Amino acid sequence: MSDQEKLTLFTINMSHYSEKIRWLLDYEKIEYQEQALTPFIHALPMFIKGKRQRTTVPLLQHGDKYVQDSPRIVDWLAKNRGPLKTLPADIQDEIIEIQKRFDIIGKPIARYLYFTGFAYPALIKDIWTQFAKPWENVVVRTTYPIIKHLFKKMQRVNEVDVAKAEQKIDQEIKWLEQRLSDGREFLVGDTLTVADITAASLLAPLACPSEHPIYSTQDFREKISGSAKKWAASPALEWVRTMYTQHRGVIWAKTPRISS
Ligand SMILES: N[C@@H](CCC(=O)N[C@@H](CS)C(=O)NCC(=O)O)C(=O)O
Repeated sequence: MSDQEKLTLFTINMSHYSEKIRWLLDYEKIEYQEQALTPFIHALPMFIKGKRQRTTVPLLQHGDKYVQDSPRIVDWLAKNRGPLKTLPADIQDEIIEIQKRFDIIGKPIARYLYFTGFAYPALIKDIWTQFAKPWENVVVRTTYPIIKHLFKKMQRVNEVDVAKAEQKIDQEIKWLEQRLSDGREFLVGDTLTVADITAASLLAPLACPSEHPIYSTQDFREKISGSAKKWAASPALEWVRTMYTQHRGVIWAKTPRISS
């Protein structure tokens, strides 16, 4: 494979938007190397590579080019590694509509979970530094109070915005339940599509599927996702867990690379 064809996916371990693209690549059997970044240390390289005034992951590298933002990555993969079985042309518009809907609740979900999660600094630090190089580990742990302060400001982790996030999440969980109420397995059509992958991956931190190496841990379930218990037994989150059991496969079959 030429360097131009090789794909690298830049991620953060806890990121559900990263998981969306990781799942898509795994399911489509598109070869890639994952590169795991440490939160906050990720910001500058993502800002420079993405060239979109944003610092977010996931970001996909092909050759010396970069695509940032998960829906843009889906578009790029469809055009350059397609046709994708998860994006059949005849139902594409509906799939993209549902992708948009669940992309929107990713941030409210992160806001909602960090609000309670920040009460457990040791756990957050351990998760954030899972793939850290020694110097990154020191930086994140020693500057944690500053990082947390900045993060809370930037991601609007405060009582008012978290209350709004809770309403928004509840609304989307109800929408999903309504959609599934006719007993359908998939959100659109008869096979797994980008709509299912987006909805399931973005709701995964609330559903805590056993297949996910971070969201399935007892600490994550109790301390970070604990505040989401009221939705835990909902048919929507049950559906997320079923999607993971039946269609996710092994996460991190190939260990992510660490160097930047
Ligand atoms: N619209 C973006 C959202 C991505 C996003 O918010 N990613 C989070 C991780 S889940 C992130 O990178 N946060 C750190 C930052 O904003 O610098 C996408 O779909 O890729």
